[in-house]
Amino acid sequence: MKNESASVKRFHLGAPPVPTETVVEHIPEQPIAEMPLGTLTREAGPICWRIPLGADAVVYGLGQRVRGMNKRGFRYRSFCSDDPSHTPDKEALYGAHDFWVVWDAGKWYGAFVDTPGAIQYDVGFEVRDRMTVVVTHGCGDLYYFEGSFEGIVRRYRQLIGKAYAPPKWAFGYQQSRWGYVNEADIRAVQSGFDAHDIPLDAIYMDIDYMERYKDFTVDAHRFPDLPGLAGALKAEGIRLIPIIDAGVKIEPGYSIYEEGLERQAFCTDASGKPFVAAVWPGRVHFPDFLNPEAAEWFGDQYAWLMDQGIEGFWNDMNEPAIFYSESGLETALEYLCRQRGENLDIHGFFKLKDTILGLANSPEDYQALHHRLPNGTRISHEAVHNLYGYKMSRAAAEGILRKNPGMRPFLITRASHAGLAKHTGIWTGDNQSLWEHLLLNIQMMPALGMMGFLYAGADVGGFGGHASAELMVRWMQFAVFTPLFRNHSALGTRPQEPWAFDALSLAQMRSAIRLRYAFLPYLYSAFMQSVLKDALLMAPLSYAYTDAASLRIEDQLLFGEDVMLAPVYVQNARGRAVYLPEPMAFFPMTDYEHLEADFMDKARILDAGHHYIEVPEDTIPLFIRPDHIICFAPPANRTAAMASPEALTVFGYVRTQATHALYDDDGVSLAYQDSDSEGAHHTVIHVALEGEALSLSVDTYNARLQTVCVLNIEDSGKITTCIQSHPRTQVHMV
Ligand code: MIG
Repeated sequence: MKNESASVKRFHLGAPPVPTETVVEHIPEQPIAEMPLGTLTREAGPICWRIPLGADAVVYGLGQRVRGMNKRGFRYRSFCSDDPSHTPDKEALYGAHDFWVVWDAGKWYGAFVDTPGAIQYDVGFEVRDRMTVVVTHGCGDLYYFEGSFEGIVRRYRQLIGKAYAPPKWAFGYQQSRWGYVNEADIRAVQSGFDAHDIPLDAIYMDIDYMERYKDFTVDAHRFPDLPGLAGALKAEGIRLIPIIDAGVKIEPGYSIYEEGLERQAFCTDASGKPFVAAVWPGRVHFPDFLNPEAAEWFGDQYAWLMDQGIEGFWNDMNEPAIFYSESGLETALEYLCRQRGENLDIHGFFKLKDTILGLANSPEDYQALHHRLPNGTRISHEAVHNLYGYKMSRAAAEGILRKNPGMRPFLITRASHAGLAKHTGIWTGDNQSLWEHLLLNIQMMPALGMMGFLYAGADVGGFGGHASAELMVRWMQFAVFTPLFRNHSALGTRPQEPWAFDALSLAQMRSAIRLRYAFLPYLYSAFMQSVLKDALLMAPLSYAYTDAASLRIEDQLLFGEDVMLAPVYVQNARGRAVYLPEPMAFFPMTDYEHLEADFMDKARILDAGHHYIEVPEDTIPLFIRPDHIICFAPPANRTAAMASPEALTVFGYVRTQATHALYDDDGVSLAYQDSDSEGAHHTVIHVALEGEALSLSVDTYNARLQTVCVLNIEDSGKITTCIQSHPRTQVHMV
């Protein structure tokens, strides 16, 4: 893609109570009066930015949100929220994601608000032709960008630092369920994958592994020998990934609790006493992650599990989610008691109901919760709410790094803020087994990548609710392309392991997962290059095409530089409409073993414009852009078994020539971060078509090209060519 640059301007809104530590580059400040777009005004505390939206303006970004890729037509709130019901009326989910890019009147501009507190957005909802952004606490910085879509994203991402990259094994398939409660359950998952010959790289442990939900403890009855289990799985190439929750159980004698008290590492109430809230374990204190000493102390605790063979973690409930606070519960119970014997009319009854329902995540509790800054002053949590999950997960990532220097930590988190994107990945929280949430997953991925959360994914199959076999299959077919590919589901829902349905869907899910592994060399390369080039891995079509239709397409994505995706997300559909901004090769893939046959027999060139494509239930539709090539390797049941692909099969749509630089590295170290990274390699594949002659050259460090299939548009029919090739050879074909 083009390498256009973008301009950036910084407007300082006011000093935040604590630095967000989001931006890694100093941009000189401009006076607020010089904001080139809309009007920026301070209204008492909040800052309000009113931006005109042209009739055809399209607004992308804002990260983890409900609704479509174009955010126009609704309002949103940045206030990290534990909300397990991702219905379209929800203004806030778990992330505080405040970067967006707008196409208006033939130009792109972008904006990023770096602030620790809430932001309210109205994107043409009250008034169709206006966007308003209200920065509640009126502090932080506002950045304004101009340039191309790609250039603006790159500039923003440069500003916040290189996106997090996990170790390579994290691109394998991962199995999770809230309900694997003991060693036998974990072993059963492993043998299920073995028995059904399905690739797997990680199994998750949810809250039940802990002793009474206490962080950094292991229930000795359920997991009598965690090091033994972790070691046995590791020997098979499978990682165990335990959950860590934000709240620390109040339990005399529990070392984390005792130490936290002693170090004054917990958040307090206004008077300075440790704040008592309740989550899973009942009463807890919240570690004060905004205090660097407390953060470091908590981050160091991860080593205890790492010493037992654990290599990765997921941080949960770190918005922070509060079931109730001690004081909130007390007030509520008092009120409830006073209602005994009352004649409750509609108002009385609703108030009674809301008294209970309003206990969780209440504004009063967030107001009452306090942090202690290094200089000793105490500040209310409310004004810095959006930093909490971020600082928890950064503390964890740094702790893991201290324990394992130079190695990439594996960490995903639920709550997040732009500042976290350089430290960890995210999963998108408690979605449901709904077709609508498969579409939401598709539409959310580009917005997460824009924020810098490239390593991201949804609970495949849906967390809440019961998944059908067809939903599982279609969701997996999409998740083949999401960097985090994790099947996770909630306690009490229908099991979601690939074999939990029927023989046909099992075969289809196995094919999808095996295709994911076959695609790994390409996917890993595309992911790492997106990190290194501050680019998007998954993007709206308008990232590359700005024709009117591309700007409006809501259910197709560009993947890397070579591929377009058009997933099926409708129940019972066996095809779908697809829009092509330019001619592309339609490649209906079913299974790695049939890939060549699928390509030779079924792939075809589609002209630019609107089409209807058949997509049977066993098929993943993929589009190759003109003069681009992609490649696959024989899948293995672990990513580690694929570390140096012996053979690659290349598919392409080549009109004149195509060049692809396939990136690879050691997959575990941070060496990729050095610009001339020793550990990194490129395999450069070049295919050229002159008349009927196809030439291929490969500059490779360890891959052997096996087969090349090329589609040619000139004849509109197919020219399919197979080439056997060896390293550093050039082959001409007639
Ligand atoms: O309130 O640990 O998003 O993935 O399985 C539920 C139990 C708490 C929420 C997480 C989900 C996890 C669940 N947790």
